[in-house]
Amino acid sequence: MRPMSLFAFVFALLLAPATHAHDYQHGGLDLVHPWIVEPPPGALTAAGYVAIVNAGEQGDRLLSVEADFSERTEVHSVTMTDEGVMQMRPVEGGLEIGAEGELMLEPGGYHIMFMGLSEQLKEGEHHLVTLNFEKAGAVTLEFVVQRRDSAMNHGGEMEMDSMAHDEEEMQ
Ligand SMILES: [Cu+2]
Repeated sequence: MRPMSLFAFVFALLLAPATHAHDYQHGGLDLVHPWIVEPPPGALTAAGYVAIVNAGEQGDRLLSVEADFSERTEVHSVTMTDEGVMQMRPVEGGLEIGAEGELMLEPGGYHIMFMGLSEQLKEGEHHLVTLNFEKAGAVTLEFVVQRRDSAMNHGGEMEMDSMAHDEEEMQ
């Protein structure tokens, strides 16, 4: 192998993970790997996740989320009832991101809920989603659609895999 092609090969290897682990900087916030779980065909809802890291000395707050491929977009918390049933509900008043803190939206916890999907979201696609922060303002990110099992390779906790996001549970 000539030196040049070896370089190209190594470079390609270095680039490969970057297509999945994309991140953004905005207003002192680091927005790491925004992604949406590929919903089953015909599903009307989908869940999205992103890790928000605040390196600044001032706290911020995620107020709302917007997307043009869903009728309604909400930020949900997940709690366990006394009966051991997972319950999701919209977060009131936004989610705090402490100074030098982080806010993880990840499977089994806080998530973005896209409700009333106007199109089928498919693995590998990128979709624009706008996050509105109290101080940092609005930032539009590309969320990549991934299968849950492929996302497992990114170190997420997957024990809540069976958590349903279907319409019945939304009532
Ligand atoms: Cu939800």
